[in-house]
Amino acid sequence: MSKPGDYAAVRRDIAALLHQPEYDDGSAGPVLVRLAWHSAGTYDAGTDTGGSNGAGMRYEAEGGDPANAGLQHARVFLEPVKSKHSWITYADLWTLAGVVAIKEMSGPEVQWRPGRTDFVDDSKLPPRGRLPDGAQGADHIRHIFYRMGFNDQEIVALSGAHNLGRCHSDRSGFHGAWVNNPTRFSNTYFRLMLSRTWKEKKLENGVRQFVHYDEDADEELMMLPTDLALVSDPSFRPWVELYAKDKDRFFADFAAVFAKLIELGIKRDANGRVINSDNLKGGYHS
Ligand code: ZEM
Repeated sequence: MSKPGDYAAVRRDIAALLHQPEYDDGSAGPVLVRLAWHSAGTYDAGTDTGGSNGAGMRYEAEGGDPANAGLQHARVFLEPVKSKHSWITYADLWTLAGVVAIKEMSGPEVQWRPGRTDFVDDSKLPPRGRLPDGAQGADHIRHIFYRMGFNDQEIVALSGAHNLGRCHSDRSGFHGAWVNNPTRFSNTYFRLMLSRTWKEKKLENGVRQFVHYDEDADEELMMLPTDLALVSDPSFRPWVELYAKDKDRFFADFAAVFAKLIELGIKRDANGRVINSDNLKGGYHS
């Protein structure tokens, strides 16, 4: 047990658990980044519902959404950290874990602020179907991310997270990694997207993805239909080209947009202190 509010201690313990020799590519990092993203990515700006507050993936309604298949691994990795620092909320822990994982995998420092609540506000519960479907195209991506309040540049920057980790046949049905060093954050995803010839492949389970055999890695790398939509769409493409040639710009833009993602639905006062929904119900705004 650490002193309540000692986030530096929590960060150290998250960093220490990333090395997982028996798991995937040897790191818990990518799946922790995905946990942070899916915890926040249910947000709907129009109705101010969803988002990381409430840590809804602890419960079947959200945790059992097929879109969240596999994320129990991320939650299990974090359980010892939660036990040791029981004062931290799950909603803060999951978002902080994504931020620490990005940094530890040589990515940028993303601004993170505490204050998320685990209080489940029934009026804010997101329905299923708010997370993106990799089998679709540019219209679908815009529909999903505009709903959260992101623009085309931010969508492309966020998608650069696919430098990390892999697809698992038993989770999403897609298979393989985007880059050959999937535990090191970089702009390789954008460079490969533009420079390789991606061939459509139908997997045994009927799922359609794009592949390229990488000779250096002696491995087949992959792209989702949604990934390649970023190249074919005239408004997304210039950002792909920029991020492929300017790694520093990608890192800066990614850090800004990931920080925005994990703040969706979190209300703060002028001092950055959270105004939680209990206060709102108490008439703070009404
Ligand atoms: Zn992902 N993502 N994602 N993503 N994602 C997967 C894996 C990972 C989409 C998607 O369908 C998939 C963002 C956006 C989008 C990560 C981070 C972020 C997988 C594979 C799929 C199918 C899941 C599996 O089988 O385990 C789609 C359609 C997206 C938008 C168009 C954004 C935004 C992300 C963070 C900022 C990460 C890190 C992974 C790797 C997870 C792992 O376990 O290795």
